[in-house]
Amino acid sequence: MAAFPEVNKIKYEGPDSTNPLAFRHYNADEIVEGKSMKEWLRFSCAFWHTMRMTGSDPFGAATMSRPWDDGSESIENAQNRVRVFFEFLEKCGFQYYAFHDRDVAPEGKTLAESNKNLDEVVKVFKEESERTGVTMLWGTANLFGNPRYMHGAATSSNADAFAYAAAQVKKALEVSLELKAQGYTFWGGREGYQCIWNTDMKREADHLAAFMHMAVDYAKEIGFKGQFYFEPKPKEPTKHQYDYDCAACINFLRAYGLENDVKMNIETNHATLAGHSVEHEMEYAASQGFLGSVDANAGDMLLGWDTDQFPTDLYMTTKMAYVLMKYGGFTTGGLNFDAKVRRESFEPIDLFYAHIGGMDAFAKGLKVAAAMRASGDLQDMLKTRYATWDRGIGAEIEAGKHDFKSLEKYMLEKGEIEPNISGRQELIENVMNRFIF
Ligand code: XUL
Ligand code: CO
Repeated sequence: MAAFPEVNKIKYEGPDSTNPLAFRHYNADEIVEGKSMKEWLRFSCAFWHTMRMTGSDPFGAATMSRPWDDGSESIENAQNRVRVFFEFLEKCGFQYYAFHDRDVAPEGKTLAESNKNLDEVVKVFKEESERTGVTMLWGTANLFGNPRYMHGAATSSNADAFAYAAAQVKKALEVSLELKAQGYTFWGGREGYQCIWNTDMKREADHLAAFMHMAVDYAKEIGFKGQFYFEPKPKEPTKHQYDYDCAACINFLRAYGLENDVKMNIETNHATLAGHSVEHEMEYAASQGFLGSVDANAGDMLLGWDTDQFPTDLYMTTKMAYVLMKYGGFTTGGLNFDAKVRRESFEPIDLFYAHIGGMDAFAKGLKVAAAMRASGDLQDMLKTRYATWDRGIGAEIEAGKHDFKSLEKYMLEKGEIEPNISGRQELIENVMNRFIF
């Protein structure tokens, strides 16, 4: 029986549509700069939020109405949730999904029982994926929920927690292979600290690196070819997380010889918690060759925590799409809505409004970014700003033809630098507005 009988497959109706259950901009097969929208955007839905988020918060109980869910920890209930999930994915037109091991199947009394439970549910994922063609963007393991991980997993002060986490990731990689996932994500969870004085930071970093190497080695051993991602987040739940931001993560990967195996999975609200914009994180990662995937959401300007709201801000999606297009788009990654409806939006239909809005915001952002790129205005301004590097002394420096002595000689002869030109920030902002409205 359908869980959402009142909703048909969401269709593209164009910008003038007022139908709240239609796309106004997301037209999956429409070509934008040589590729279809669905190839650019590669939308993915997060099981943990869409199927498991109850709406409880530190001040109040669950609010979500999910009539298909009997609230039990039975395998049947878990399997049924997967079928409902695929009905939702199909109706929204998702190509991908992502889950943590413990989102989809109940944790058993033993590791062996948990693995068995997971297998029972993965069977249904496999069936549904084959039926619908919707596949896994990336797999991951929940290494933060169970109290055994109170001190972290790979960075725990308790070596057994490391071993348990290794066993969990081993299984999660096998499941990711089985479900043909395009990637595997490490998110720190509790890989950080609350108190620096009870923490051996160097030892914890070494352990995290050893853990990631083991994962990479095991993936090779079983033939899992998906891309590994590291997802930055500066804090929450711990006061300081080692995967702070892209710069910290990329430094870690390079320091420990993981740079050829792991790329970034960048999340908007994590970027802002780190004091960055998401486009900063995307530009930084991409320019260093580490742009992998994106967890799309939005924070609240007035709140200091990870609110995981749906992204609807066209300026933000335009800037993200602009960076994405500049670097040629995703390969294995995609836009995974790591976002949840507010606890007051408790009806099932709100899940549709939320995802439709997010998808449309990115589709429109993609179109605006493509128009900006086609005009060439921003590229021209950038070229003009750096013009001194395209000729004369700048070109010679870039070609490696100079050192401090030759540059001193050059400047002694020349006496003063070329006059600076304006940065034109306000004009650039106006140009962006020209395309947005
Ligand atoms: C938590 C978060 C995670 C990761 C996967 O803030 O973003 O859901 O994306 O573990
Ligand atoms: Co995330």
